[in-house]
Amino acid sequence: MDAGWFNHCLSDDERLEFEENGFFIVEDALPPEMVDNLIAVVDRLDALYRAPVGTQDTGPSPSSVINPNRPPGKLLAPRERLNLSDFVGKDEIFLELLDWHKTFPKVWDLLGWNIQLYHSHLTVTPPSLPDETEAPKRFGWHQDSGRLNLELEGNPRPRVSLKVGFFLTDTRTPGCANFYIVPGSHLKNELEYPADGVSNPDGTLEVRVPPGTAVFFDRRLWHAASPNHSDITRKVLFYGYGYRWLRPRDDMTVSHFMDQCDPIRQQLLGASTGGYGYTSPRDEDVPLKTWLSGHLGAEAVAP
Ligand SMILES: O=C(O)CCC(=O)C(=O)O
Repeated sequence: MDAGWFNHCLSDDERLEFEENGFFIVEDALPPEMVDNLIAVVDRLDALYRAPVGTQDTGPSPSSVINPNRPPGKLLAPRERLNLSDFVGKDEIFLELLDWHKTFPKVWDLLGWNIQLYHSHLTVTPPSLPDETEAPKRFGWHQDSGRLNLELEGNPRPRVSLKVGFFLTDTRTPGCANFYIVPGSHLKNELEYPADGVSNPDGTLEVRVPPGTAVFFDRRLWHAASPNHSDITRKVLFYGYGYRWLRPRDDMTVSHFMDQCDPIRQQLLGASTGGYGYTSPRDEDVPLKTWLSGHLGAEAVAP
């Protein structure tokens, strides 16, 4: 719990940008030494899942490899993309970003106090080898949260969650596995694609940001990963925050860290007095609410 949080609340411009475009960018969210420390841990984890260079370099990387469901013991090829979900419990350093002073206040300002981490995923995208024989293909455009986009009524459907992407490496140049978005598309249930079957939708934006940047985006914003044609391996940590009644997308393998966390971090990691505590929380279920009331006054905190 950090009184410095109040120096980094959501600005009016950020709120407007989020409402209208579905995203905003916070540069210098992480200092360089924190970025270095995070990269060291990401590299250590990546090495656990990846075969050493030269052993099975099979050429261009597939567009996306989600490896939590991969058979145990099957390593990624040196140029394959690692997309590791539920990473937050894999090292203490990742807990720091959960309530990071330059980002977390903006999360509660957007979603309110009844929130938790519902998903975390770490991506490492190594440079791919050029392959002239490969047919052009459209990126994997999607909104987050799977069947929620089919089963929840409304147009647009409700926001429900957002992600903060912490960019650890430089993605200021084009073609280095940049995060792609369609600004404003969070208000559309469907995305229109060009008739050629391979081009990306009109109005796409290749997000270009320096290391240490946090990119906030609404889960409804249509977005996609892209290939890495640069010589820099791209590394990003995604933290998904949602309402506490939303079922986590991950196994949330974090119980080993609970005792060392303060009550707000425990809330964010999914602690609750029981099932009702997620849908009709009492004060003991939501220490973030109590903390905000204590600092802002109960009348300033939404019921
Ligand atoms: O890695 C990327 O650039 C895209 C991430 C993504 O698709 C997601 O967070 O759902």
